[in-house]
Amino acid sequence: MADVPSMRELLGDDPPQNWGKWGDDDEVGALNYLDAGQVLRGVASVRNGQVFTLQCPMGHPHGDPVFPGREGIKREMVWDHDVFESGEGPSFPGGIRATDDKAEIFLQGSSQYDALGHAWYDDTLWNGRHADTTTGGGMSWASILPIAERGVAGRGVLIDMARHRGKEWLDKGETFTHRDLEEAASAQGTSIEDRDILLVRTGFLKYFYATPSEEFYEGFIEPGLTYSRELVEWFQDKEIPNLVTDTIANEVTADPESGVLLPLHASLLRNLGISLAEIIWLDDLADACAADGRWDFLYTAAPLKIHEATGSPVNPVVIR
Ligand code: UVW
Repeated sequence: MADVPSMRELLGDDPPQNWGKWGDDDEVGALNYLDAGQVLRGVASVRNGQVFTLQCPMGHPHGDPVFPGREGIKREMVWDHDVFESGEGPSFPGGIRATDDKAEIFLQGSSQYDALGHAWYDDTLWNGRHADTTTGGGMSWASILPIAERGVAGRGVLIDMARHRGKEWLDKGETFTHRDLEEAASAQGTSIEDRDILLVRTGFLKYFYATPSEEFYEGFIEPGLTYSRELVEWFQDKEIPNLVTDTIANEVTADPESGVLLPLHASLLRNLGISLAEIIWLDDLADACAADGRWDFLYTAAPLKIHEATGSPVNPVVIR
């Protein structure tokens, strides 16, 4: 740890930044790129009406894929047949009965969107607000609510890095860059256009469900995009509004050269205002895209409207 530089040392004093670009009060960042024209561009990529829902099930018998320290959903029944039979349930006029249940969840413990204020360094988060806006029981700045109220819709493009590298899933800690994404896109016969919602498949969620938990979490390090200033500038220049991946944290967990944890959360989310969608199931969509060689589609998503929350479960819908 002693040799690991600070985030500021890694990213520099003058990193690419979009603060103020959409006004000082903006809490949705690069989603502002998704204007009506971009939504129509997404609609124009719909061809055969196939629909895909991209959420991983919550409460899967195998366990839920979560960042170490979090837990999957804990759900319990409140009303069931036995509750009524034992006389403990309510008695409704006419005799109707119903099930009811409740859950304890990490809001980032399943397929989810991060709030723009979710990750920061140097006591400052998205758009230059102080990190003390996260204290006092909730996020008074850049919570998930503004993103939930706005919604996400536009042209999505899927880059299947695992398929491109001829693997079922990428290895732990395997990295790739924006140049690799472009190369894979061109091998797929598609291109990553300005303002595309960028979906990247590593196969790592497939690995999660195929592997005992102890093995998956041993030496926890996910595959993913790896930090460079050039990569961050590429995201900024292409005006990418949203990065969507089938990994728990959207990037290789630790920068392989410096050891810094999650530098793209700092660079893309905090500095550029790019929305991050994580733990998103891309395998069925990828199979359909590979079958007809068409990798673009209409992507839509809306996290839940949870007041002052740091993130929210989501079930994105793709129509292609
Ligand atoms: C952390 O906050 C550690 O990760 P994520 O953004 O994946 O929720």
